[in-house]
Amino acid sequence: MEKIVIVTGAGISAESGLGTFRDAGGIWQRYPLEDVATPEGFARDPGLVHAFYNARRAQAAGARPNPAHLALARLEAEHAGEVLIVTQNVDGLHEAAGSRNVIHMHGRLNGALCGACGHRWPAPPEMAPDDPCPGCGAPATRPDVVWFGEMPYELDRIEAALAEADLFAAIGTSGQVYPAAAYGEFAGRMGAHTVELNLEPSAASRDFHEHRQGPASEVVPVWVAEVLGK
Ligand code: BV8
Repeated sequence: MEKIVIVTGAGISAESGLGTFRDAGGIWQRYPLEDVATPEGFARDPGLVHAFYNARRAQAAGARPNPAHLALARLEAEHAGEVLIVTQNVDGLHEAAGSRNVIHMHGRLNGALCGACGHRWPAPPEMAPDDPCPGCGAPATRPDVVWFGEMPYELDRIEAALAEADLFAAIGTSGQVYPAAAYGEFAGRMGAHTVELNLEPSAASRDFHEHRQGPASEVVPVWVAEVLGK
């Protein structure tokens, strides 16, 4: 039965009120990426980085899944074959919509990590640089997110799924961050039919067989209904 792999980016959560990164007024225009999404930035000013993620954690806590997240959960529930969501997003909106087979390749706002011992635990609403790790007690806690220059999570599992995919979709991602930006080209080369669903063309558009242009809350439910043959 058809194996479906879907990569999602900030654009799928835009209509839930969560900011994107590179659109006009995006997050990286307000906070220099180097200061808040790199290990060097965290070492320089952990307080600033925790404040950045505390603000996004609070915003995400108030956000609700939109019809695009709900449509992907419907796809997983009703499609006979496997549906895997690989999200670059750190919000929990796919899970809130009911999706279960989700990989957070860039980590999660609701996860906390100890930089000293590697212990992981559910993040409290607010984190601070001198919070002691519940595991080893060191004041080395950080959000469990993947910064630039760090290794994204579960790459082997993702690449194995891409190699076997019959259908690959990229939803709401600008195709500028690697290795996720190369997944469309890779899946297509391995034989998948590839579809890009986005408000506008992305940096990776040329890698896709098919394009659906429009807001995710509109184009994703239509696409899911077609895939389900309904
Ligand atoms: C790594 C942290 C080594 C959590 C993030 C040159 C070549 C290859 C690689 C590199 C290179 N130079 C540097 C690198 C490495 C670097 C990289 O890719 N840099 C880029 C800038 C060039 N990558 C890394 O460092 C990664 N690690 O490479 O390790 C390695 C390499 C290969 C294999 C193994 C190991 C780690 C990257 C992770 C960084 N962490 N976030 C957080 O704070 O969120 S990345 C950050 O950008 C977010 O996580 C976000 O998910 C991600 C991607 O952005 P998008 O999701 O695409 O969002 P964006 O705003 O860009 O676009 C929004 C899109 O939505 C747009 O297209 C817009 O049109 C669309 N949209 C808007 N509204 C809607 C919509 N679509 C539909 N409906 C709407 N309503």
